[in-house]
Amino acid sequence: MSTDGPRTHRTARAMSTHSVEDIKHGSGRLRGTLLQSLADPVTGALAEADQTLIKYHGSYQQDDRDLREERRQQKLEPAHSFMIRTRTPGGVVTPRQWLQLDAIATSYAERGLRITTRQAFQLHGVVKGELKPTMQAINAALIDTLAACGDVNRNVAVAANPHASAAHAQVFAHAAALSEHLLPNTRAYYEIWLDEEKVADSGAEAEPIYGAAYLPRKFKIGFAVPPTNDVDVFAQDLGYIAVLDDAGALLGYNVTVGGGMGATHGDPETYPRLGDVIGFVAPGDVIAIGEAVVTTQRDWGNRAVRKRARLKYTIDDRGLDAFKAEVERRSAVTFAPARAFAFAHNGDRFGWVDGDDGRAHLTLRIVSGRVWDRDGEQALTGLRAIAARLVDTGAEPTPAQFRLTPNQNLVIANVAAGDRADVDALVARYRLDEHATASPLRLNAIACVALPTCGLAMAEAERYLPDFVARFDALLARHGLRDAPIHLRISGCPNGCSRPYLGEVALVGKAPGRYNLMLGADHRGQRLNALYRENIDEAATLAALDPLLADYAAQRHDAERFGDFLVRSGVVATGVVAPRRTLDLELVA
Ligand code: SRM
Ligand code: SF4
Repeated sequence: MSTDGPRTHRTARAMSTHSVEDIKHGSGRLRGTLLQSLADPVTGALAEADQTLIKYHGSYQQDDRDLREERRQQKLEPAHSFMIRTRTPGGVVTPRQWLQLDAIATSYAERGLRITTRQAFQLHGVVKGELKPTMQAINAALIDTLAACGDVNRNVAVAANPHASAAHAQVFAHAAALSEHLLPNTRAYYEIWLDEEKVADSGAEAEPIYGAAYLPRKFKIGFAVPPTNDVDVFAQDLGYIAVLDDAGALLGYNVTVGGGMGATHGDPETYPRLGDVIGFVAPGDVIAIGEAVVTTQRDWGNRAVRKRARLKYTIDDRGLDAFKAEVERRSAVTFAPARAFAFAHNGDRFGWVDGDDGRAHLTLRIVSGRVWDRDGEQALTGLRAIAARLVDTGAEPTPAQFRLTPNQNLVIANVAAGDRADVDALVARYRLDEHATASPLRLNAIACVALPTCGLAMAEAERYLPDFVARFDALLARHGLRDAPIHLRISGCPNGCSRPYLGEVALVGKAPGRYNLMLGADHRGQRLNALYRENIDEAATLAALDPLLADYAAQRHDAERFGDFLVRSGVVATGVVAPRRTLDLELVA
């Protein structure tokens, strides 16, 4: 494996903050010289500024880091290719769309389909010459990639595994409408990828929400439906927590602002932060509030220091009360006191769950969200067979859906009673039934992509997860804890794409084979963990966990979770719990 430093080739990232702001400003509404870059046959890369701009179109230029050193020695340019990310609010696609994405991944990408922690699909390894046909094929499947990356609102995350189907459908509709509302207006995407004719004013479209320089930084929204906090709503810049009445009807939402995970090692100016609950709004106010939060961040966010540009820092710099007042002013909505809510967990519920509408949902475990046929696994083939079985066959559209979860798993949703047996048979045939056999640790573990595609990875994550889980599981078994449902999260660097600071146990990459061991978050996504050991290897990690597990086995209370035990017993002090503060609002029952 290459140990080449993570940032050496990332010229776009190395550019100053002003450069990124200048590039956005001067891009002609995200066009830049992308067309020329794509047409340049001399290199597999894009011009520097276009590497920034293509993100807003849902793609990143990357290179295979496993090959970087070898190619450098051969005096070849890095093995450039592109990652493409979809905009799929709530991660919902039809069986037909699943089949189309599968075909696209098989034709153009190298590493199957990758389910992300924000319910998108990623395709890795698309070469420059095939970017356009790949984009066209994705759009032909009625899926787009616009604003999946970049300093704009990203894919909106929505609770994937509903306990109340009717309310979930409403919540999903609000999330999809907000996603649509916050799309950039530029036609650049359609001109560059879909050959839309250039109109006379091309390059100066009105962007009433974003303006010419878009947002200071990426922006993320999540909708949670208690008791499940699978979206980790307190990690979102803007969160909506659905409030249901006793009959399961949607009353409105508690709104959270200022969550975020990203940090830089050794830089106290950057930190993970849980969102604050700022009040309750009616369903009809979702869009007005969303737009007001986004435009306030657009105008108040720090455009001078990019690493301090996320909403969480804006709120800490300007004050929560001032921020809330500005959102109320811009939206003309007054927040009501937040309503009581209770999250039970932030994981997925595996296996079949009956909806309240007579249909059933089957959650399958997809390790690190990677769907491919490899090393004897047939996940891609198996899910293709299930999609083919559930796809529309005639005049009646199928209600069946494939829903990606924010824990990188997959729900085969809305399955009619008559289809269940066939789905079960295919699950068994293609060994997609890991949820029935795997340990709770393995079922709940999340890892970000990291090497070899992520340009920022300092250590392995996705590729390391199976090995680390096996060793951690063996340790648990030695302490009689095989069934302990511990939430493990691994990230290859402190950016926190697997939301590691909300893991009961987390490894955050520092260098090849070395991680910070973080401990003590809860299993509801309401408490951040804390640094326990810095920059240690696997042996030291397991050695650090060993006595803690022994104590946990001997001293835990009934049903006490590992993260809670570590805090109660004083092993880690993690003061930060959500909702950390609700201004002066009372939570009303
Ligand atoms: Fe992320 C950057 C992958 C969710 C925080 N993230 C990246 C890049 C694009 C690396 C880069 O900039 O060159 C990674 C591409 C790797 C690859 O090869 O595919 C990457 N992030 C991912 C995904 C695929 C991880 C996964 O394993 O599923 C997730 C895609 C989500 C999506 O569909 O949109 C992903 N990233 C997250 C999350 C979790 C979330 O959003 O719920 C976070 C933490 C929450 C947050 O944003 O605060 C996250 N990613 C970051 C950051 C740090 C941002 C910050 O505030 O400092 C970066 C680096 C950056 O933006 O400069 C980053
Ligand atoms: Fe890459 Fe993982 Fe770091 Fe995200 S957390 S930037 S995917 S190594």
